[in-house]
Amino acid sequence: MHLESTSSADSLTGCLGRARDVLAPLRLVRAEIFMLSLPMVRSFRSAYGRSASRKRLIVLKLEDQEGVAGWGEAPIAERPVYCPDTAESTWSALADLLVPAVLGRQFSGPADLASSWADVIGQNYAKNAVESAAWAIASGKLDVPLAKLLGGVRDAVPVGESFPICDSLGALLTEVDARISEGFGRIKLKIAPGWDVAAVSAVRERFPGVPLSVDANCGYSPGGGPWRQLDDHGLVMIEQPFAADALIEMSQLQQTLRTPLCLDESASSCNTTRTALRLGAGRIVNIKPPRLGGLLPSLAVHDLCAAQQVPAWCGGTLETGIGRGFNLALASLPGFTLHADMSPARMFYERDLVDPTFDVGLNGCIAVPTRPGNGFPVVPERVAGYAIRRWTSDTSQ
Ligand code: OSB
Ligand code: MG
Repeated sequence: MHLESTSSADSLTGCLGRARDVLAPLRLVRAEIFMLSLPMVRSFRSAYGRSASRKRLIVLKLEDQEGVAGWGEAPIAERPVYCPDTAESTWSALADLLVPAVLGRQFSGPADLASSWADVIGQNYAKNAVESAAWAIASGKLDVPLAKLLGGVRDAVPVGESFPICDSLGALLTEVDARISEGFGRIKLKIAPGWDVAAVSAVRERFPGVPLSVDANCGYSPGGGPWRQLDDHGLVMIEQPFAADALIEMSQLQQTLRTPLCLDESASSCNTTRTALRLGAGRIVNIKPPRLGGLLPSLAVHDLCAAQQVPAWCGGTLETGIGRGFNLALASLPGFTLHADMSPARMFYERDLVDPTFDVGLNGCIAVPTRPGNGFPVVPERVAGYAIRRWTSDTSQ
């Protein structure tokens, strides 16, 4: 069920090199960091547990000396379960480490800027926020949409929805039904012990033709699990059955299944992804800029997958329209051959931070933003309105 890709070998595997060469001289003169508390319209339940009714999230605004601004987002989770970063660790990495290291310096472009933290390990959500804000500035200054700068080849991205664990099968089916009528083209069910085979069977029975996958978020222990039954349902993939570092166990499981396993938490860097693929721990890769620490590392994984003909897709971490703008630009690249997790912010948040925001069309796609800079216009008053803490370079220097 791979989507058509019509690009040459070079445009498939040379995306990182081309993005590194993007010249957009920039000197950052001002930075603002906001810790937000966003009211959620529903809780999101996965193998990691249930999200709180408000979500903390960090957004960052960088300003170039010519007055061009770019926003970035760190869509951190309440607890360090999906990745090691937390709200406080990301705040500190931004305010104490990464932002002071780039302020006032002259860079030839986003890749040059990102090289200033080449020796820093971890802090991926913070790195992604700074790097993506720099890309928004570069795109704005060059007056070229980000998707184009990154080598995007499609103007719309086919999307699916990630369905949290529900209180009942009836509630799940009602929700799946609603999303399918809105146009979403792939169903991904969050699974955990106690919410797996029955949920998959129910959705399969009611919607037999819809591409269906599951995401276990590391929730099972090697040795048991519902894999054999799930393997009979023709799933597009089984995402991350075991812990991130259980590569040998995932490889052993993959050998017993026809369904491809997909690496999410395990694909924590380009090198680790290469190792996991070599071991046969998965046959599909979920690419997410916050998990990988930026758009450039995401392009590295994109190129790796393209070179090995491994299907890749753009995952999400409940971003607002700020982060989704970058994800959409990334997902327009030729190696992204499976539906993206890209539900509009209305699914989670009372109000998006961008206006106009985006939505899925009845063709099952979301249009790739064509506006240079941040793909969607950020509303500073909304950011300020949700802020519970604020840092600005004006007072820190
Ligand atoms: O595992 O894909 C995941 C959200 C937060 C952290 C991890 C994951 C998710 C999702 C949501 O599944 C997907 C989305 O943002 O639409
Ligand atoms: Mg996942």
